[in-house]
Amino acid sequence: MVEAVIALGSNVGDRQANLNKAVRLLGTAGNVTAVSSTYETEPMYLEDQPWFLNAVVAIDTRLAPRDLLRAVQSAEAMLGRKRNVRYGPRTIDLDILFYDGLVLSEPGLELPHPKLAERLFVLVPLAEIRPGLAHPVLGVTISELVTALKANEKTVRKVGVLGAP
Ligand code: PH2
Ligand code: MG
Ligand code: MG
Repeated sequence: MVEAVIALGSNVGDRQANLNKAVRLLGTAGNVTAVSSTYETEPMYLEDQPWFLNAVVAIDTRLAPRDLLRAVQSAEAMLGRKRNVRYGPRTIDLDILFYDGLVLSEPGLELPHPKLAERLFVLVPLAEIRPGLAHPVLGVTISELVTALKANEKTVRKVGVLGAP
């Protein structure tokens, strides 16, 4: 059994409902052990788009990394995700952040997620559920990464909890 950590994001349609459905679908890939609060976050990279709702979940899974990737991509497809504009609006985005301490760099699958350390919209919810998790490449904890990014001008605001649809 492996602990995988997955980031969720949505900025199209009923964002809260999209995140709730995604958590339910992730339950078919493993046992969901932790769910962060939801955060309303200012868009990064492509700034001219609606604000996101972001959250992070941990699951215990028996799926191999590629099989887990297939599972999250099929969950995205079921929630109407279209692959179009890079960094653009989406009903749901599910990114694998960690697969235990596995370090992997393959086409289409890099672990840990290569951009997590620059994304407050990932680090803040992640720090809520796994503050002491050590990044296997950077050698620092999630709490330390949050502290390092706090000067970032982007807004990340807690707005609620996932639960009833
Ligand atoms: N996802 C992106 C691009 N920018 N910004 C925020 N705040 N939250 C996201 O989930 C996000 C983003 C592409 O995956
Ligand atoms: Mg993605
Ligand atoms: Mg993403």
